[in-house]
Amino acid sequence: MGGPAGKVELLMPAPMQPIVAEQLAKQFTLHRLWEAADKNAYLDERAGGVRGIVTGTAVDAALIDRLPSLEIIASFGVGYDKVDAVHAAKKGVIVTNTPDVLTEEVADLTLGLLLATVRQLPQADRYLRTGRWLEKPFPFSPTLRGRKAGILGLGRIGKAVAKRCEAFGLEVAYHGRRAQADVSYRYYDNLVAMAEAVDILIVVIPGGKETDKLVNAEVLKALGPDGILINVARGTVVDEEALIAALVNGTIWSAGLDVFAHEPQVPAELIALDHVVLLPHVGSATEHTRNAMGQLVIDNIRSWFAGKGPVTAVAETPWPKR
Ligand code: 8YV
Repeated sequence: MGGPAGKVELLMPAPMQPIVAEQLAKQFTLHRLWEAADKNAYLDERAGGVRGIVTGTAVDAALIDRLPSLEIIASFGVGYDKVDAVHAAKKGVIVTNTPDVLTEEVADLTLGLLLATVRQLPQADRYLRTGRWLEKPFPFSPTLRGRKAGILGLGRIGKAVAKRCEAFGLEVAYHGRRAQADVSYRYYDNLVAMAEAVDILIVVIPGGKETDKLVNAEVLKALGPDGILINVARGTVVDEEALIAALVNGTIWSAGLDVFAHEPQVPAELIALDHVVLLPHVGSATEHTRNAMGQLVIDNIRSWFAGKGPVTAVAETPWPKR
């Protein structure tokens, strides 16, 4: 069963922002999988006609294989670790993400989270609200003064974070796969060595197999007792158990986390630590930026089916094809 004759068919596995579905439904036949009572039967009926997936959730090899006419997967978010882009590439399916439009927003949030963690802003707010200021002043917090920040992953967001760190007077270093010619920050080819040299570690590297648990017990030990870990990338990049142990034992001082290994589940051990700052994955979550990301998903789909290629293809499925 397909859509009206001539209309390209798209599959949306789970709900996304209303504007994405509303805009796409004007031009395409949009199959809203989550609304189906029997998803398997629904997919079986439509599998042959689906030429595009529009998604903010996982797309695995099995789903790609199930759709023989699939041409493009337009993924919402700059990180696309939940989309099997390697398998898509093998099948000649293009994958797109939403880079650039969220860079400044996520970098703003990163610095906000860093400041909140160092200066204990949520704790100070809680202190006032619970009337404790009436008894005595809020205790002094640690400081950002004289600190060094190490950025794990100096990509687009990493660079925007580095620029803001500089503006706050922090010395900046970075670690990634290779040194970058166009930056003056000190490069470390070894993450443990960088963690030794800095006291703030900011994680902005993509998730996925290659970076799984990159920030482990050894890295946290190297960061040291004044150390602060900020993670706005993916929870998978940090060994969460090792982090909890490091926080409980004072191996590092604190952490500001916007992402977790099993979202939206957050370990009770982290929630129990009052000096740690925890956010519900809100890095890009403003109306302005989420709309821009949604628009880029739409633009990728429209451009592809207008025969103009994708706007922002990911590295695994380069465009123009190599
Ligand atoms: C996404 C994100 O909005 O862009 C990313 O990689 O983590 C967020 O900005 C999120 O994946 C949407 O659920």
